[in-house]
Amino acid sequence: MTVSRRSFLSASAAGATSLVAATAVSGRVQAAGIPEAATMTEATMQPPLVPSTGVDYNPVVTLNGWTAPWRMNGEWKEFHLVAEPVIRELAPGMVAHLWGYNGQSPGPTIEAVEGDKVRIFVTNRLPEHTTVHWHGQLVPSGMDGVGGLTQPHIKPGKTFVYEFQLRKSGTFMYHPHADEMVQMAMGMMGFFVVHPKDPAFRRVDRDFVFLMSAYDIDPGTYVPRVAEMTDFNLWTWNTRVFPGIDHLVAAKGDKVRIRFGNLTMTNHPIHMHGYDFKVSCTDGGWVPEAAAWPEVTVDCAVGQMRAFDFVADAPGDWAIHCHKSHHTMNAMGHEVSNFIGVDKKDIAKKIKAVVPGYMPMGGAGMADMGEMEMPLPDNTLPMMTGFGQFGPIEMGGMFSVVKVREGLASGDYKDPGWFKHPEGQVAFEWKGPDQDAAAAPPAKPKPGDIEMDVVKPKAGSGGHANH
Ligand SMILES: [Cu+2]
Repeated sequence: MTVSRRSFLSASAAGATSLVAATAVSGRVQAAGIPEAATMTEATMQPPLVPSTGVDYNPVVTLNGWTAPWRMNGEWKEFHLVAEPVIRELAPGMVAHLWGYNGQSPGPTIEAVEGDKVRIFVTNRLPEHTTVHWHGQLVPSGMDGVGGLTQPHIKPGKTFVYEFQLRKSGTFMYHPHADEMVQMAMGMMGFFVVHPKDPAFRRVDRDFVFLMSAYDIDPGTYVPRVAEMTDFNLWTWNTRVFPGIDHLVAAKGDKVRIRFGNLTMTNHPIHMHGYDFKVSCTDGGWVPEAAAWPEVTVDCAVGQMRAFDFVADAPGDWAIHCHKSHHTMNAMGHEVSNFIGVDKKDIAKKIKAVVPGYMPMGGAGMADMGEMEMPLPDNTLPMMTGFGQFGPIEMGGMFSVVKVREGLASGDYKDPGWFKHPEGQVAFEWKGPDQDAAAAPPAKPKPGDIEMDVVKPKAGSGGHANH
């Protein structure tokens, strides 16, 4: 059942051009007919993988990610996942040394169609054993991927094969079911979308997917602390944090679906501005249209998946974020004391005597942090960051922007820039009954009062070994 490289590539359609050259596994396994495992070196959003054969569907767009290419082998749709150490950029300025699949964390999104027979090769290039569980899929028990329970573990260097038929369409994910705490804290996960057999069923024009994961990475280090239970400091969508998370771009009038799953250790109430929407799908299946109620925030518990749909009829730049405000902050926001209302003038004078350049902050809140360029340790991110057209956005972590514009071509996901607000539709400063008589310019904000110890860790500290 050997399939040539050429037929594999031709079956993998449009998106294949954006893939970095596929890396071959060893010659021996190739001769045995394993499809090549494509790999991705960048954390940029790749164009959706439009199906070239079979049932037509509108492919999903993986924020800061990509879709796994496949090949047809008889009636089987074949994929190849490689579990391996990866380096993932969380946002410009910070990378993490993680474990993932095919060069990235999360791994590539798997897309297929209800009724498809899928054969998924999983090669283990990790230093320890692993398995893959197909979360939400209805599979034979022995294909369920629970190490020790339903199969022997996949030892380092080995390749296992999973074969099952996709019995229903919907929103699923994959992740290890072996040394789970470590392997998921290291970033091993991926999205799995099964499109309906009927191309018209619940069809949308734009379909975005992301998985939520959390990491505990000390400033100046690269490897997450895997024994952490609750106290994570980086809250990510597809292992990216604001301002590194792709914007969700839609044309006015598009039917839009946003799907997400939660593999962190706590729930995330996902809130979108500008619209109300309906939950259309969970990892258990489609919500009948008559049973869906309107929301503007949908909570996603640990191990759950949710998809919501809306018609993008209101142009604008609309925030979408987790509503736990400490989940829209980055690592440096962790364990900062609250000094609101504290007058630190005297103590600041004393500290300045020993630490020249010491800057008391936080006495009037922490907004100053958003616009300040503080010196940071190596490899971390400011707690509040990112700039919009009106100033600092003061966010981090699980935050992005839904950008709805008129006249975008279908399939155009390029960042259209900031929204050009119609005349008279932006909140403005009240300057008295006579708007022309401008009030005195506002006093220049002075630094507030946050106590921030910015200390470069000594080389070798932190105790985490790099790969
Ligand atoms: Cu959250």
